[in-house]
Amino acid sequence: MSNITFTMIKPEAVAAGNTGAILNKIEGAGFRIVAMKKVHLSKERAGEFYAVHSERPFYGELVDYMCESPIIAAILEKDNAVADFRTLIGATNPADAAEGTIRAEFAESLAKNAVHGSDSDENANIEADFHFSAEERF
Ligand code: 3AN
Repeated sequence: MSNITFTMIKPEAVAAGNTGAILNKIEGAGFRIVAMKKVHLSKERAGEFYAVHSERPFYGELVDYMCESPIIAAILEKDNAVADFRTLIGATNPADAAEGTIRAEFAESLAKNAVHGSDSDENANIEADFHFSAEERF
């Protein structure tokens, strides 16, 4: 059981004014916000964050998209946080996302899929450390 995960509300969802509605679903599902900020990623920072995907054909598109406008980054706490958050957000492709999930409701497309959620405890900690210092967590 993990107790933290890392999320980003992605540029198109922030720009569309869906931040509040998405945070409402996250808190409604029992996640506690440990840290949160709005940030406009540079190309360099977005590239570093998604370095694990650097060999994939969509890497350039993904990096450009993630720095086109601000995102919300947050650390979330709950028992079994990583798995429960992946369930809450739904499948990567919103066409496959279960009804009621955040991606089913708010994602525009496979590339612009509204939210990020860590895929393992190890990556949750790496991603949380990438965006937040110890002093920014409460
Ligand atoms: P998830 O975000 O569900 O963990 P990953 O890690 O496979 O999915 O992909 C990371 C991000 O890359 C996705 N959230 C999405 O924005 C983008 N992405 C994934 N697959 C594609 C694809 N085939 N074409 C364009 N963008 C993609």
